[in-house]
Amino acid sequence: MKFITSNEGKFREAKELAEMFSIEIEWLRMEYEEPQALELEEIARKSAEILSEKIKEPFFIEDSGLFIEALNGFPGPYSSYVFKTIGNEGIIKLMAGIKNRKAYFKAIVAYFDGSKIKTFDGIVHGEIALEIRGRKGFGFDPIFLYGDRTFAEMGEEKNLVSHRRKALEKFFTSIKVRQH
Ligand code: ITT
Repeated sequence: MKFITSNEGKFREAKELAEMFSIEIEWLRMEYEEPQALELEEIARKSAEILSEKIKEPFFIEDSGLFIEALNGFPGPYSSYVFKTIGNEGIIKLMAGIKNRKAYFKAIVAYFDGSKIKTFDGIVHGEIALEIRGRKGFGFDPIFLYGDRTFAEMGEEKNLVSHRRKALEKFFTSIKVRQH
C-alpha cells in the first residue's frame, strides 16, 4: 500500500508504526492539490477523492495541523503554509505575552481501498513552548510541549503519543481486522 506525502518526517513516523503491525508501506513522494476547507477531515477526504481518479490502487494520505487555542485554532488547516512562511519563530512571536498556551495537533488519515474512502483521526494535546527547544522531529515539533519536553526533545518517544500515531493506529487496526 502506498503512502502519498511530500513530507519525509510523516513518512518515517508511519513506516515505523506500520512495521509494528506487519504492514508494508511504500512512499509515493509527491505534492498533491489540497482543496480549501475549514475542516481537516473534509480536506483529507476531498484530496483522496481527487487522487483516486489518477491512482487506482489502494493508498492513504494524512493531513495534519496545529491548533492554538488562544489564536482561535490558527494555523489549523493552514499549518503547512504557515510553517513555510513564518515558521516556529513566527508562532513564538505571535504568542508573546499570551498566558493561555494550550494547543493540539490533529491528524486525519484518508484511506482509499480501491473503491471507497475512509477516514481516521487522532489528537494530542499540549502547549506552545516559550522558546524553540530541541533538534529532532520536523515542523512545529520544537515548539510543541508535551509534558515538560517538546516533541523535538522527545526523539522516537514522540511516535508513541503523537496525533499521527493515534490516527494511523486506528487505520492499521481496521485493516488487520478486515484481513482476519
Ligand atoms: P503532505 O505532502 O503530506 O501534505 P505537508 O507537510 O504539506 O505534507 P500537511 O499539509 O498535513 O503536510 O501540513 C501539516 C503541517 O503541520 C506540516 O507541514 C508541519 O509543519 C505541521 N505538522 C504536522 N504534523 C506535525 C508533527 O507531528 N510535528 C510537527 N509539525 C507537524
